[in-house]
Amino acid sequence: METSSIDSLILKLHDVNAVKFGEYKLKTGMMTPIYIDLRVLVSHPALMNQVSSLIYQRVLEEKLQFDTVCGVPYTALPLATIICSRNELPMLIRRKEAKDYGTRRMVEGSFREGDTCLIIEDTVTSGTSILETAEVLYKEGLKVTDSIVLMDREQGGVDMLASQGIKLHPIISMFKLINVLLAAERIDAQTAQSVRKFILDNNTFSPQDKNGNGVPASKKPCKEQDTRLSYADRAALPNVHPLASKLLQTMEEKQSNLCVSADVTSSEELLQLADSLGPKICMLKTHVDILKDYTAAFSQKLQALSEKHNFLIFEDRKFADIGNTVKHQYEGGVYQISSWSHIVNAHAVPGPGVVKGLSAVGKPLGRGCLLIAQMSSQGSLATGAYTQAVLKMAEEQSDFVIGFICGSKISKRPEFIHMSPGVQMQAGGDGLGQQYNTPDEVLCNKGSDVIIVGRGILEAPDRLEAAESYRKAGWEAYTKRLGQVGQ
Ligand code: 5BU
Repeated sequence: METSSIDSLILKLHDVNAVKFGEYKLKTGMMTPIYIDLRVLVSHPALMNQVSSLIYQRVLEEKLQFDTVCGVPYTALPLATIICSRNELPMLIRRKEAKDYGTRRMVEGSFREGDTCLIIEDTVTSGTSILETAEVLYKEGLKVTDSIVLMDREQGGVDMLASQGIKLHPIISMFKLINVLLAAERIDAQTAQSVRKFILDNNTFSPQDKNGNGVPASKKPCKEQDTRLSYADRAALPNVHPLASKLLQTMEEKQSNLCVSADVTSSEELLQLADSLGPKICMLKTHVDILKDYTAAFSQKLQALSEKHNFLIFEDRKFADIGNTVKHQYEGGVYQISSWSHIVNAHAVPGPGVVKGLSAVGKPLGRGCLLIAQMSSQGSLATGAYTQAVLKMAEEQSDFVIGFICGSKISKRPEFIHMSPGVQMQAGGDGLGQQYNTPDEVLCNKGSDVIIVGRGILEAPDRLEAAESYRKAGWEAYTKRLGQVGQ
């Protein structure tokens, strides 16, 4: 789903007062700084159509299988009607009260026992209204596996419904809504922050286990609370390196802190990966020397894809020689890395000369370098005093060093970007020394900025789907970290 169409919808919803900021009382008596009222949609036919199209697009994207559709009464009822009418899908109507004459049916329309019904809803907070509708459908012998909601207040609905066997597919999340309205200057930073805090403080789904076992990662609080600025704020800092600024802006725009490590051995496959995963990532990491068929034409095609999808290229070359040698290795040889890779990395072992040598080539081209301050592999020697010395080296050459490869945030300077390899959905290892942490652990608890994922995506049955899961997990961990600041 295109971000721009979601962004424009959010602005229109704000225009028609479907999203309001202030002090509002919810049904439960709780006060909220944001109120969402999509009942007004019926007065705006173009918006009704736009919302209906987005919902149907999501049905197609998720390849949802169902026999019939039901909108939760009342707001989602006309939306379901438009979707079903336009796409010739059978629909059911759930009654709020059983009529006291005739058939006493709670569900109108024809269906067979065992049919699957897709539920459509306008807003979800705790998920109870979807569950209520599902329960009425269950009584009639229908099955419910999926539900699409336009607006997810991110207060526990997804988890509550998942615990009941219903997968909720939200189109607009509360954090997305806030980010778009903030970027468009419809709300100020303080309002955005108070809404984020409210959402995180008021999760309606309380999992059973007090120790947090079984609690979805997205709901566990972050340990690290020292990262006060958003990527967008950091992109605008006066001393930020232009390349770091571009990366941070891209991350904010694409809502992605995912760098895919494209560790494949064929140029064709790498280009295909870059083209298909491009929209999901802020950066693509290469090991150009593992390609069996590198050509200069390949690097040109890769550059074109980086422009097409707006991601940066990072050649994970790990330079580690004296300045004079790395200069040649960076600029020349078969690969001519400096001509196509926006970012490279270097070990600090040789001392500051390695950065000086790289900088002599890369700085005039507007390139940047990451210093390897820590490694993800077991038994790495890059720890303690070494890591601290790397930090110092970076500070001394911050006109070319834009950040670090590290497992956790090591510098308090918000201009530096922290990028972490060794990330998979499950913590563990690969038997050859690699150690994995989860996106939530790396971004939320360890305070890093970018997750680097290779085999977690490359070895998945559907690489695009896996990349989207990592993008989403990474973005949720980051927004959680932001929202928690100041508690
Ligand atoms: P993986 O498949 O997600 O384990 O791939 C990780 C990638 O990151 C791989 O290309 C490594 O060469 C790279 N890497 C790393 O794993 N750990 C490090 O400390 C550094 C790079 Br530096």
